[in-house]
Amino acid sequence: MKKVLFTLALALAAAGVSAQAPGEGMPPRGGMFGGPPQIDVKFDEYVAAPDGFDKEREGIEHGTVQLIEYESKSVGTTRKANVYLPPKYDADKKYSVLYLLHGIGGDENEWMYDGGVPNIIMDNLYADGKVADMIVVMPNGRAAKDDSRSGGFGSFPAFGEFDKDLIGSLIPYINSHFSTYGDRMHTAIAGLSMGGGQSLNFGLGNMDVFAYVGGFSSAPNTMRAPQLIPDVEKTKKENKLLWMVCGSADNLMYNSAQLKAFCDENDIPCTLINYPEGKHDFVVWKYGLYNFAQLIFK
Ligand code: FER
Repeated sequence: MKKVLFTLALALAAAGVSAQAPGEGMPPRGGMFGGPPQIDVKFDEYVAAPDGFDKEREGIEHGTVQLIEYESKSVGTTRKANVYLPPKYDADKKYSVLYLLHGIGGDENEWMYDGGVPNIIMDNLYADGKVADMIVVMPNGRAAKDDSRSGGFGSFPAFGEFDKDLIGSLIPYINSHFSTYGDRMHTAIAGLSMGGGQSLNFGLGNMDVFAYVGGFSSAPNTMRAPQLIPDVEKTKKENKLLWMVCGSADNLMYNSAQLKAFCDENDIPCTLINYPEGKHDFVVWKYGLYNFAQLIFK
């Protein structure tokens, strides 16, 4: 399916057709898929993840993954999300929550079942004492009655509508069905590609909800920096982490680079790692989760 969508994307890009309505929110494109970075940007140091970070390890405790269903007020349907509970989840304790979003060809199952192994990455991090206690929620980021993968680029607007469902329905559901802190300092958002753009847009746009924001190979739905950060001082004060990664061989780099350049100009702490030879795939996204998870809620 991903291949089909990318072929479609390539065709659209080659034809100069934008899947996003042109306007202020859209970064200028170079070539295909947004083109290579057209601005000088200082990348942060790439440190490889240790061998085996994404491989199931024996002799450690494992978390559990369950598919939940919630009523979405904004969409008017019952929607699904996968929820990872860490090893020894204990309803008498309180947990932080990471909302982890998928790409244009995915849904609530993409991270778990298409190569992201977030449960394995998190189990290993827990075993090594490298992460705070957290639940990971993997929703369907296509806020539409038909939220199936077949929507392709036609579902672009539905990705933009997801903040209403996320903040208005899913987060309250998670906070009332699991033992969470629920406040912004214990809530993070990150995602891959379209989900990376959503995370930057919704995360920086709702700092009262999310203090930690991550974008992995963020797509052209990422708003331009002056819109993402209309108030530099407020963002400096309220955002606790703005962390991005993109592959050096991924033509979507510009979406991350334009934000990194703005942050550097305005002294806003921001990380952008240029994953060596990284493409638009789970090699980069797993690396993103591995690193981002260690930095949040601390
Ligand atoms: C685009 C290229 C890629 C685009 C979106 C994507 C519509 C998203 C890719 C993904 O989520 O994997 O030009 O703009």
